[in-house]
Amino acid sequence: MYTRTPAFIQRYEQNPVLSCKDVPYETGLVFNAGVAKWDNQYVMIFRNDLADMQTQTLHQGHTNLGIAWSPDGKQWEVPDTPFLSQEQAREKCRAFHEPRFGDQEIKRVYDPRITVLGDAAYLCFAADTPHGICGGVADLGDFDRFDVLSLSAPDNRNMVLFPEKINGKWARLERPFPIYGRPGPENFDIWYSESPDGIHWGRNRLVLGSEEVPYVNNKIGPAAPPVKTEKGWLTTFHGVYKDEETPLNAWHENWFKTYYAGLMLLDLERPWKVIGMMKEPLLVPETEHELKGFRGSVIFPGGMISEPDGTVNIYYGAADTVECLANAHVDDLLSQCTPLA
Ligand code: BMA
Repeated sequence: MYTRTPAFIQRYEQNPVLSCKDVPYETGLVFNAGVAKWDNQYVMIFRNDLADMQTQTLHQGHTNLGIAWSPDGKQWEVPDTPFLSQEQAREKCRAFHEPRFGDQEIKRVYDPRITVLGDAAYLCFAADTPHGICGGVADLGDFDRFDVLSLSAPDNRNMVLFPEKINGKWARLERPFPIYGRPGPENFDIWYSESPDGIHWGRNRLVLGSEEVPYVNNKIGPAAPPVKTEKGWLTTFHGVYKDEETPLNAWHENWFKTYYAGLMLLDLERPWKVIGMMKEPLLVPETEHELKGFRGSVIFPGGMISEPDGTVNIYYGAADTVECLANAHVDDLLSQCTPLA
């Protein structure tokens, strides 16, 4: 178990960067946001859940996606209404999917990740259904629509789009959840897939197995969309360590999982090849915001922005309760990524 975040990464001193205090409509848990630069501003789309602290459960009918805008990536303003209400998200998915069980099928849309590709913005998201969890991609236009382009078969989620086409194809990282053939019930891995049009996805390749990450004994999954550097695609992922002996500080009584942020470097032309990986966690839950909340000891990155001065800002959900920010220099991040054994 790791207890220390390395010294080359600094947390924003005013964390959390966004919490329910900043949201002018019904809100509770504000976390797992996607972040991008758009039109000389920063834009964030975040998950907004309501939770019942007495029964330690989420209100099932209240997951919406909020939007926030910022001039500097630190001070955020949240408009008066959500970007996408739960009902709008369900309708948009239904319109695309024509699900067999109609309006009962899509339950909610969550964990948004923004990628700007060409001159449009896209959102990857997870959608819960009674027949499994699907991963989706939607066209956001100029942040004025949510047009679903694809919804996977279950179970898949944690999708992120690359910000450029790779060899002429759309590219994404994703995390299917295989229940057969892996050592444990939750040993999930990171995969790559490609598409000619953003609609039809295939040619899947395994990128990283959870057993290749030394601090993980459970699952891994893509986190923020990759950032291009001269050396390769730099990308975060989440990695989970499960200690069934030690309940962690959450509203749930039986919460045993620690979520770390991990870091890896993928080949520029063949991004399904891992060039290097940091062998220790990039971010370890340490602060009050990260250790205590709806699910304590959780760091779940969803946004990574590379600035012209070499600073890389990493946005992450903390304890499934608030949104936090940390930064490091791109050279320090790159030097941590050493070849897999
Ligand atoms: C994952 C997802 C995320 C969540 C994380 C930690 O399985 O449900 O939305 O942040 O667990 O609870």
